[in-house]
Amino acid sequence: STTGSVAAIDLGATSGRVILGDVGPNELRMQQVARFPNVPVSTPGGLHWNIGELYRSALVGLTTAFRQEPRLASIGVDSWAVDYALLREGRMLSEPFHYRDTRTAAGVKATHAIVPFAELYRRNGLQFLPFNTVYQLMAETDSDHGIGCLTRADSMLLVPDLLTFWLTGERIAERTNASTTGLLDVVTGEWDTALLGQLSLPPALLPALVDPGTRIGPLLPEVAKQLGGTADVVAVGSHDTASAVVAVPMDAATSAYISCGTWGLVGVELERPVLTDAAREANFTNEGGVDGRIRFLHNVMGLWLLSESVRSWEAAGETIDLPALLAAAASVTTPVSVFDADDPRFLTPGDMPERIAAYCHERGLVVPGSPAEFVRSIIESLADAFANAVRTAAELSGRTIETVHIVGGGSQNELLCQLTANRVGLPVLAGPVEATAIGNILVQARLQGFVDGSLESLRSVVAAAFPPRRYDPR
Ligand code: ADP
Ligand code: LRH
Repeated sequence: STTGSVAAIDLGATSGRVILGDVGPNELRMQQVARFPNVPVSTPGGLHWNIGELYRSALVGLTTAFRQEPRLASIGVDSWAVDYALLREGRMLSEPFHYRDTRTAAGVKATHAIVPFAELYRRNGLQFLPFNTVYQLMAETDSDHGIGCLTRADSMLLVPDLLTFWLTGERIAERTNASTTGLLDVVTGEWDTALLGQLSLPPALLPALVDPGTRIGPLLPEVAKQLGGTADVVAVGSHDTASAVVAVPMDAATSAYISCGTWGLVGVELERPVLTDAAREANFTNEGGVDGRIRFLHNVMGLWLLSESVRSWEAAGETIDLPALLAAAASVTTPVSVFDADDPRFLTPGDMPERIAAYCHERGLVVPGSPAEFVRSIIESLADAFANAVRTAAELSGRTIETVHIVGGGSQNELLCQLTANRVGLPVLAGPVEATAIGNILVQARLQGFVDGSLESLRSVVAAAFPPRRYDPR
């Protein structure tokens, strides 16, 4: 193998980044060339992603990447799951809806009226989240909530596949992210055309499936000209969580992972799905991983609880410095309430401290007073939810867990890492922060021949380049 460079476009729900990776057999260096906030837009028509702005920012990042590394070998795109654009003859019909838009309730009802949830779970293996793509599409068919695009569309592209289409002109559906739609058969890994038929969703909408590590094609000439260089676009684990799990420096047989950013994705990596009644009742999901692995995990509400609280305080005129606020939360000595972080009332945008206070008040729990107390209560509640999900993942999969890895932006939160170690009673290994971009980069680098081997050897490259920080339970 030789050393070479690739670029990752990684769009999180909180921020997007473009990261350049130099990879060789025993080498992994990362350099952030762009970082931009991801701010959704609320209109009377609903809550949408500002996809044009995200694409523009990604292109600015790629321009910088080409300036620094004219011999860039390839580019890979990942983003949050489930959301999509509908297109007709290559033109986007409307801005992609944000998964926190509330129109999906009608889609859930319509779907379960035709295919009860237990049957859906047997077929797609997904935990119930009201925004799974299948429910969003069914909401688009509802006469009160639909916007009529579905009947006019000739294709649907998930967000990373949309960017790949804009970069290359190729229409594909990358498999790890397709596994979050609810329309993929969890056993065969193919589109469930029978399910589409039952739901009267047109199968022609869905592009051909592609595995991570597949070359898609070169940049369109006009895009290459704009960026000042050309490269291939490669399918990576385009679901950000799939890429993150690639870069967890773990021994998968004895570890649980928490991919902790906007969401906290807590689970284990398996060879085969777990589709038992117990897994369904615990609301555990079986998402598709890189190299055919299964990501058996539960969505915990995550640092959204914190970021949305900060947004409320800032809107009220306070100036918030996150490290200082976290330090103040760590110093709180009075007991704080632990609430159910997964309560559905916390899903939508809005005043988060008010909703947390209402939850505590309803149950006769102590209502936090200051921002520091709110934050302490949030972090304790997240740690509690993480510990419960780790225990449930172990029980349902029959694994004995010895170590818990935390990756993503939340791995920088020392209080969260320590409280998680305390509540789960196992060592927590924190980092890398940019696991998703690293996983994206390594899957490209493997295709290019800059690094070789299994996920296990990719993970040892990560462990060497980014030694995790250890928190022992106290
Ligand atoms: P996403 O990929 O979903 O956009 P990230 O993985 O980037 O999210 O994580 C974002 C979160 O990381 C923020 O909401 C914040 O809580 C946390 N975070 C970012 N920087 C720091 C820091 N310096 N210390 C502690 N937490 C941090
Ligand atoms: C994390 C994530 C998660 C999904 C959610 C919609 O960014 O991709 O895995 O459940 O966003």
